[in-house]
Amino acid sequence: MTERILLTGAAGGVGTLMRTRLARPGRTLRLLDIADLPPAADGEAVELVRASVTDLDAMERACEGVDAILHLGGHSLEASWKDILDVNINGTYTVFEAARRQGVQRVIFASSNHAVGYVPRTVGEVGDYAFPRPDTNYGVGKVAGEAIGSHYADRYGLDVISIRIGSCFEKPRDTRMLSTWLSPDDGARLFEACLSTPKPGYRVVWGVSNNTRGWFSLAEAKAIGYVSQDDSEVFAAELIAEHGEPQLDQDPHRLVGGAWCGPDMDTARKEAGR
Ligand code: 15L
Repeated sequence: MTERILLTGAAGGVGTLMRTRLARPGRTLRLLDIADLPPAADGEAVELVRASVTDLDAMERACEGVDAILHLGGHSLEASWKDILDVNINGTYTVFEAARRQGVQRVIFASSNHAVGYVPRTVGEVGDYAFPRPDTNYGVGKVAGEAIGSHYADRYGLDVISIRIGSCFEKPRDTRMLSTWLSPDDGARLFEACLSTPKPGYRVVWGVSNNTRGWFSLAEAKAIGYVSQDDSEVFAAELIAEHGEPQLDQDPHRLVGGAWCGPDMDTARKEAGR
């Protein structure tokens, strides 16, 4: 039987990195986005859907015949409160509600390190279930998404895993990412673990590689079968030569969210002008 997985936000950064990496014999990826998606390559088992995660009817149709959802959709950077509320919070509610109505048993939610951005680095390793301390509207949206997932797991019995993703890019882009990097290949390994672990209930896991300079617990990710094979340390010399050695007791390295905790990300003051 064909396994069908719905990827929301499939045209975005992480969605694009996962499209080829999550392809498997006997699996169809249903790729959903409001933006253009590259057409199917020869022999690629994908279905393309143009829809918004905020449209419940469209999401219900997109969930038909689906075994699991990887919910990556929404704004991937800081945005106005209105946009976060509409797309990231209401959109995530809509994805879960469509899943419930269509009997999709498993939803993997792409949360973020910015759900706990104000956690100080000086406390040592950041635990899997570190209490929410969001650093932005975007971070608040991720906390809300985790709460919606927890609610749907407890009340409706869905299997839900929230992944607090660090920085998922081909390569770490600065010295902070030496700690927060999730290599795309490890990202795919983690998503596979989330898809295949039996009956997880509700879990929160860190989405990072096994970085030498890592800050985050990998206990819960390992418990569901994730085995990281990558380490950002191979990029350390090059990045430190360019940016200097990171000082962990100083901004922007002092807090998990890095520069997202700084004044440039103060959206409320920017919008109000005071
Ligand atoms: C995120 O959640 C963002 O989506 C991504 O663009 C990066 O900025 C990442 O966090 C990060 O903290 O590096």
